[in-house]
Amino acid sequence: MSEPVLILMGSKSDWGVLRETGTELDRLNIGWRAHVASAHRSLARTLELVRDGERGGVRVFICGAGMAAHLAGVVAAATTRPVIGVPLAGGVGDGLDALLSTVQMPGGVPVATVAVGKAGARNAAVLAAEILALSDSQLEERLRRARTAQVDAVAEADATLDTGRTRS
Ligand code: RP5
Repeated sequence: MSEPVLILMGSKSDWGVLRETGTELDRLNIGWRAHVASAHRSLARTLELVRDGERGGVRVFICGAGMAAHLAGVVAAATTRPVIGVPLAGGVGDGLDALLSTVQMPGGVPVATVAVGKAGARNAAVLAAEILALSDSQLEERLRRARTAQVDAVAEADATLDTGRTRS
């Protein structure tokens, strides 16, 4: 079986943000591949990647695009496997345009849309991991550990916060 997560992006210029997705998937020890596949500039290639991905065992698609961001919706139209959309900044609405394009799918063809930009790119990886963890208890445990590490990091940040005042 190939990697369970396929990351698609509308342009090579999106990789600076989508790299966060790959980094988070690596942290969680989940296999992934990434390709540039524009819904507008290379529709046939996009559909081919979805079809080949399904055949190869991709279980979750993560699609990042900016401006008139149709990539996630087009991929969702071509598969019944979960599609996560990452809206990217850069258009006239600085991400709000891509957010609306990605999230406003008609009933029956869902795209699980995460936040605009890097936080969304990271959360797309975590959400994909949560989906995969439904049938992988070891991954579920890794996710639990990652959450605990966040709790510890907040406590550590609080403990080392220097406000210039004495704290009780
Ligand atoms: C979208 O248009 C891409 O996802 C990218 O965010 C934006 C600009 O693309 P380039 O003109 O930089 O290739 O389709």
